[in-house]
Amino acid sequence: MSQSKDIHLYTASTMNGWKPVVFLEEAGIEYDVTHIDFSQKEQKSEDYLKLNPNGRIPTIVDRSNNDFVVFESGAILWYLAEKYDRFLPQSAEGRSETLQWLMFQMAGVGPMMGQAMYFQRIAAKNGNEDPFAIKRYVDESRRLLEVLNTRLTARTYLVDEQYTIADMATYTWARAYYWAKVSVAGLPHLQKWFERIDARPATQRALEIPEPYWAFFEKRRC
Ligand SMILES: N[C@@H](CCC(=O)N[C@@H](CS)C(=O)NCC(=O)O)C(=O)O
Repeated sequence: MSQSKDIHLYTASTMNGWKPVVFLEEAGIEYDVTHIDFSQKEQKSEDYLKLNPNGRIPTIVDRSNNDFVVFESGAILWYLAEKYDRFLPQSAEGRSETLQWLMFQMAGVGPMMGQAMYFQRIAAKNGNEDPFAIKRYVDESRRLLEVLNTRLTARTYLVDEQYTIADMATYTWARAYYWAKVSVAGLPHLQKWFERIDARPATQRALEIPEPYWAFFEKRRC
C-alpha cells in the first residue's frame, strides 16, 4: 500500500478502533491504515508509544499538518470533523450538543460497557468470576442505554436529524450490547436507531476494517 494519504490511522477492529474508520468511510476520505496487532503487543512498542502515550488504539497522524498526532478516539473524531467540516452541525448549539453526547459516550457508555465485557468475557473466563462487578457494570450500562433510548424518542439521531460523530462513537459501543450481555429489550427508540445505522453502507463497511470481527454483534452482521 502506498503511504501517501493525508491521514495515517493506527487501529484494530474494536469499538474504539472503529470510530475513526466510520468517519473516514462515511466522509469518503482515503487514508492509510496500519493494523496494530494486540497479540504482538504492538500498542505497547516504543515507536507506537511515541504517538500514543496511553499505549492503546486508535491514533491518527495527519501528514498534511506537519505529522500532527491525535490520540483518544473522541478527540480524533472531533479533529477529523473540524478538519473536513463533516458530521458536525454548523450552529454553536448543535456543536455543543454533539460534544455533550460524545462526552457521554467517552465517559459513560464506553467505559461501563467495556467493563461489563471485561468482567464477563475475560475475567470470568480466567477463573475470576466477580458477580458484584458484573452486576454493577451491566446495570450501569443498561441505565445508560435507557438514557440513549429517551434521547432518541422522536429523534432520528442523537443530535436531531443529522448523523454526527456522536452517533458514530456511540453506535460502535451500544450496538455491541450482545458482547456486554446487556439487554436492549423495551428500548424501541434505541433499537430503531440501531436499524437506521445498520442500514448505512459506509458505517457497515468500516466494521470490517482493518479486519472483520463480528463476535461483538452475535451472528448477525449488523
Ligand atoms: N479512551 C481511549 C481508549 C482506547 C482503548 O481502550 N483502546 C483499546 C481497544 S478498544 C486498546 O487499545 N486495548 C489494548 C490494550 O489495552 O492494550 C480512546 O477512546 O481512544
